[in-house]
Amino acid sequence: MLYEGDFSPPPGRFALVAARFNAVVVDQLVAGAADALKRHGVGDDRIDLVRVPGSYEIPLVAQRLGKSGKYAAVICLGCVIRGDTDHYDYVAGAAANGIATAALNCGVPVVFGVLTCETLEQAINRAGAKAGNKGFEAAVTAVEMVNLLKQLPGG
Ligand code: INI
Repeated sequence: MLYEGDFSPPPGRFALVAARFNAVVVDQLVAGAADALKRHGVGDDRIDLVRVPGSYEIPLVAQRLGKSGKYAAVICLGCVIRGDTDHYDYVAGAAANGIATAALNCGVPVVFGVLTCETLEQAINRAGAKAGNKGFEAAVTAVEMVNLLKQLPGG
């Protein structure tokens, strides 16, 4: 027996948790995620957007939303760009680890759509310019995971 999520229209509501930091990039990730959801049959009426100050704040809010029982999936969107100090490592590491922890704690897909880049140019390229839109990809992953979890035992 093979279990694999498909890309058919998923049930339920979807939450986007988006950082305001580097908003010029994150706004494009939000647009990409909403576009992907719409293309998979999830209209605006089933999408809630929650804004947080920075990527460091995403996990707490993602976990709260994931545990609420209101959402089929939570899509985390942010952009961390390396500066002159090691601050980047702490923010990016906390966001990645915290989002993974939130997913395990709440039992619904909590998808990692946080860019971790060396430069603003790299980030822009991954937010709809030259290298796709990671927000779009995160939302497609959420759709696949919701459809996979529907099939798996223990759901
Ligand atoms: N937050 C980001 O989302 N991206 C960044 O690049 C960033 N940098 O570089 O500092 C950033 N910092 C803010 C951080 O997420 C928290 O909001 C802040 O530390 C307060 O907890």
